[in-house]
Amino acid sequence: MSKSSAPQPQAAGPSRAEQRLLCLRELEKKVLWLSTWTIHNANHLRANRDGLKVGGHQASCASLVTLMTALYFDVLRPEDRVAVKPHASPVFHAIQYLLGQQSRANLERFRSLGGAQSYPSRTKDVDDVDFSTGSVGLGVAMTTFASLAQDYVRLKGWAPEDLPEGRMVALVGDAELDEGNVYEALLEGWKHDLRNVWWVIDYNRQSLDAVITDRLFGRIDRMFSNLGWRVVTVKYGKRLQAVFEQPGGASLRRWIDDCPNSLYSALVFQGGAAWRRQLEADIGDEPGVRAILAAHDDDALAGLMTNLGGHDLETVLEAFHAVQGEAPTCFIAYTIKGLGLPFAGHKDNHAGIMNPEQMAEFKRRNRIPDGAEWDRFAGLDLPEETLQAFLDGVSFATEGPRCYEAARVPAPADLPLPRAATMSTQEGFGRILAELARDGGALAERIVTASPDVTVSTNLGGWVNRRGIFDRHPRRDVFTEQKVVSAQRWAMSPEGQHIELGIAENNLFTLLGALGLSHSLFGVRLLPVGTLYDPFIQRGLDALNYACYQDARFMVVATPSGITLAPEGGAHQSVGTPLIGMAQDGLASFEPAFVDELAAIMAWAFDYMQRGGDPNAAARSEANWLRDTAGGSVSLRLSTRPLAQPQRALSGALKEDIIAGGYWLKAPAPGAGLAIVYSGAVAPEAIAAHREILEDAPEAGLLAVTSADRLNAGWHAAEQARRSGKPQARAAAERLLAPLAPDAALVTVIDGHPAALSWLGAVDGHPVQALGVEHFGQSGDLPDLYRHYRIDAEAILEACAAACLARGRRRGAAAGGPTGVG
Ligand SMILES: Cc1ncc(C[n+]2csc(CCOP(=O)(O)OP(=O)(O)O)c2C)c(N)n1
Ligand SMILES: [Mg+2]
Repeated sequence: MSKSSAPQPQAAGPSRAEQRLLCLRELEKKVLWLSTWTIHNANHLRANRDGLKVGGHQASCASLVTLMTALYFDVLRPEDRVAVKPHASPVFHAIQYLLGQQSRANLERFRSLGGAQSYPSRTKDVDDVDFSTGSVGLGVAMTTFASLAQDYVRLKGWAPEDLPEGRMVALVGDAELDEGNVYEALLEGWKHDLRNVWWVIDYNRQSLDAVITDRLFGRIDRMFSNLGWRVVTVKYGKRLQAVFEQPGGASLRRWIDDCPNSLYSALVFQGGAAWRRQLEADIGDEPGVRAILAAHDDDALAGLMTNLGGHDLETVLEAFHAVQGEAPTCFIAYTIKGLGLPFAGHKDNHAGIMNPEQMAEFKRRNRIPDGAEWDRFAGLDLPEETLQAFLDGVSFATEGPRCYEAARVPAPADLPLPRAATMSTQEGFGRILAELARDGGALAERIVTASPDVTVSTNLGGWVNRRGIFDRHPRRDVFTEQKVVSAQRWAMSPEGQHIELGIAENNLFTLLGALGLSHSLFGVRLLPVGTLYDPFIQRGLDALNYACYQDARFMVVATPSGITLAPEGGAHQSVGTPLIGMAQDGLASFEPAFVDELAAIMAWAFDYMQRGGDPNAAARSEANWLRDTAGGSVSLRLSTRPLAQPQRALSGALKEDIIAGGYWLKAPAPGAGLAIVYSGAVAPEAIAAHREILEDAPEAGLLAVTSADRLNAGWHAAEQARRSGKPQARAAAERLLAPLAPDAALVTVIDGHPAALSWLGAVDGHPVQALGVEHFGQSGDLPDLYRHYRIDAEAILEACAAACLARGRRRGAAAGGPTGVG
């Protein structure tokens, strides 16, 4: 072959890696454009019918654009799960739109009914949200407990074979680190030898109100390393790094490192000329600095000084890809809130939205033609085919939505019923679980219990003795080995089925949320049961709400409750929890008095917790507030008060009534003028008062309310159904009250806020005397406390007498007779 005919060397095109970077840079621009435009469209271009600001957070979005572009289009794998910083929701939706998993119509309806949600939502969004976020800090902690849940199902060998282990990733606003629940989760994660978690901190040094204090961050960094986390700081972009190598670069670097957060933010906002003035004044005399400044015009200088690590794709990609292994990793990524937008760095930019003029300029800079605002590729420098081919190959999205289904665990119709003449519901609960633990079977296998340091005192001990404590590493029970006598045998191993937590109720509920989504996240059905003291529901309430909002499925057992825990004292008494049980969406709440009721409720609950299966079913079934097809979670308010147990066998119909929320313990005679209505541990007082009242009012009934929540929800559902054209709809509460005279009096009593039962008067217009607890805080024994708070038998009798007198007066008035008493 002659030399002249040899192939000429080709001009080298971009390497594969360079080509990827080029595509990512284009997509980064598009993600910023689309997220900004989505918010603009919602605020400026949609008809506004109510005069309310629609809102959205353009600056918070801009802060995360580079990091999320890198993660979603390059770093994440389908098995990874992400909690996105709540106010970066439009960035997430824009990315899913580019990946073909979100519709333009939904983006156009951002923040309107049925459109893309203001904060990513598992249940309300359609584009494969892994973890809902909104209440800051909770999504962050969720990743910790999701990782624990993943370990749990994988170590048991239950994970589907084709589903690799994933990383649980939180995109964290730096101000989220002010939330205490984040630290509760960090500590708990350390105890459980946390793995496969990434927290990517969007370190823009701004919160909602302000610029963050400078002294904070060295601390946070050290705290992560103290708890065994790998910390990766992503501070400077490539351009800054290159300048640092030049003469004067070291001075510039030192200046940046020493610069207070507020000044940096202010200079970002002011731009190139301000940077120049400040740098000249502060370090202009240091060798090399003036040359650096001279080499950059104002725009270039502003670009250089905002070239922080979290906005530099190459730097970010290198940082993510350099991380190997499963150690929990925190990336501190320096960013600028609002970068690329006119209010970048301004301390008041949190809720700032660009005005139409600013948007027009931004659009011009992005080279978006009119009418092409929603176009996936308009204004970009690479051909559409190249970008589409890149998107088609994005590994995170290759398998489409990643929401799994898991087979239901058959729940037996009946659970073992512990027998004893006298028992508390708390003891009954412990014995039912202990029996299940002993008998084995599919249900027992999939139950996983958890408690924040109240395992023994909520009667989970029997279950734990038989089923063991979960730990990634087998650990011996030294006390047992040393033959120290103890009722608790606490060996730990991957086979264990109880997760012991430190005292942090937030963690309990976040863990229940994660375990309760295992079917959807990891393809494995679990039946989580968590116990805590009833008053401390309030400590973890936001996390409970968060778990329900995500449609996680679990059973929470709150015990002991009310003032009935008596000598334990005021700080442990709960008053408002029955109302929480009624008001919490996604949670069916029960307060049984007797253990046979409890067993029926638990059997139903293990089935109810598994109903549905479609993540959007809950949303669609909102027309039926009882959610009986969609299912949900369950809470049980129990007590340590031993009660004489009724000797009876529950019929199927009675079990149904117990689940619907109530039944007549003593049926009223037709047309009766009085009924005593009770819930939970005050049953003996109601029974005693009822027995006594029969002498004067032999027709009076005694109504047991096992679930004020479901009775109430059923009533509302029936009202709703009738309004929407189903006149035959009838609620359990209506059926129960039907035998009473139209003007019959109800005396309600509960160890909790009286409003939990007093609404029953509104069902059929019956007047109510409502007894309950509105003040709290006394230690004492039951007779003293029930008297003090007036929920004893005597108080019930007094209320019955008052009710009957009032009824007599009303009747007298109606007949035109005297209205006085006697
Ligand atoms: C529990 C809770 N409290 C308050 C808020 C209101 N809020 C929304 S964002 C925010 C500050 C967020 O700052 P940061 O996490 O740093 O995100 P950035 O906007 O800087 O990106 C606050 C206080 C909230 N969403 N949740
Ligand atoms: Mg911030």
